[in-house]
Amino acid sequence: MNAREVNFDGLVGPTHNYAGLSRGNVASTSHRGAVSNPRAAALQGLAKMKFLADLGLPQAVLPPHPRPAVGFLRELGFGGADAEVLAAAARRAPRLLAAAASASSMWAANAATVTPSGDAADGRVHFTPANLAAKLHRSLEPLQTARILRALFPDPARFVIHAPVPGGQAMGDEGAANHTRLAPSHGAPGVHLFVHGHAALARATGGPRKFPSRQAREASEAVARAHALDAGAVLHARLNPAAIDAGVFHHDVIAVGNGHVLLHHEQAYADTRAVVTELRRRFARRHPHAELAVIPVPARRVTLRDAVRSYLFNSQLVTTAPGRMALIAPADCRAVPAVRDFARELVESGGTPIQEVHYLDLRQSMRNGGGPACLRLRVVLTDAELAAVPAGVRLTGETHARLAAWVRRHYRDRLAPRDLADPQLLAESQRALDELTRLLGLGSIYPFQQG
Ligand code: SUG
Repeated sequence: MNAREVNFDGLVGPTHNYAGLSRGNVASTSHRGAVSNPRAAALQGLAKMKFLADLGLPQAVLPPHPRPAVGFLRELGFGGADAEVLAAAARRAPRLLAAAASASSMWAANAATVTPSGDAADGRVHFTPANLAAKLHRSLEPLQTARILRALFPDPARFVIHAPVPGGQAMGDEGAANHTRLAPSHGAPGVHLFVHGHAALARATGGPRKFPSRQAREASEAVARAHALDAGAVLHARLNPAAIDAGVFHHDVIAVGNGHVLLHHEQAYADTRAVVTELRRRFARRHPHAELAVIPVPARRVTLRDAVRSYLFNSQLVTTAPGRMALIAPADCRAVPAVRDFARELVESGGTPIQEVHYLDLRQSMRNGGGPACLRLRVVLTDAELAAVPAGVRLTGETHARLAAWVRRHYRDRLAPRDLADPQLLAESQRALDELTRLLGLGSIYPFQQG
């Protein structure tokens, strides 16, 4: 199959703020109450998209979700006009207002799990929106995510959008952040590594003590089944509970894979050696003539703590030419000497396909625990499938310029927690998103556009 990986990046929404909503995500809780800059956040995200597009990689955007989610607050008993709902929630339940206002849909790696048509028995591209049941503010995303996916991937002969995994928090599913596909090239049959933190139906033993696990093994299994993947090409691995306790709330905080390469921390999994052995076995069965390049990062070089504060493993690993890959890392990696040195040596050694490291400033998103890889959803598409996606969401030099101008026109450069109740913020956000759907050529994708 001739296919390419397209990165769909979540466009940062106008309410980007620091509410400390994600226990277990160290950056989120430690920046609670800080003043954010939504305009800078959105421009940093767009600059990353442009950087990847300039490397010659297909790049597209996912529009943000409408926030504050007034409908959610109404469901919780706040009534009256929108301004009254916001004011009452701010007074009586400010944490619910914060959850309703989060711009968390920007972290598109949590939007859905995606598998390419070449891997599915029915020859279609499969999407399962993540239920994100582990965090209240994120549990508001799946419905809107499904609406957006249906608008972007409309042809049912080519694309299937499944329902999110049911079952609530016990069956938590966080999407592509806990799924890594490995293959000799993007178009070749893949081996799928699904990573979970707990089992919904087993008695919890030896789990994390400090922080919650977000992904259930049974949820990953449900996604693999729904996507019609060959069971022999699927491996389920358990995240190391000690890593979760160190702030590794998703697999993509402690490992990154691309093509035939897996870069992982030595302490990523509950039993790292067994995971690597099994992965090699499944890969070799599928591709007897190709080699899986596993690059372990020893704890004596990079501690779990340094991995979490630098977000090294949340780099994007991209193929820039046959056999050549680049690591798109957060600039924060340069501030941690052990990580900076490791990345330099990795490239200089020449022993792996990773031949370049680029550091990008994503500070606004990083303060909420979102690095380069969190901000994008990878979708492997054939040329015909890509042609079925509305052209307006593709990032070109021209769309980048138009989107950057749109951000400058609509976004604030300062947002403090008390601003979330400002009815003007809601009005501004709706105006911005309404204009965005026209800019991207998408028609109505938001409930507020329906009435
Ligand atoms: O779910 N942060 C997100 C970060 C998601 C990162 N994604 C991946 N690793 N793929 C989360 O914890 C913080 C919002 C706040 O605190 O205001 C937040 O939701």
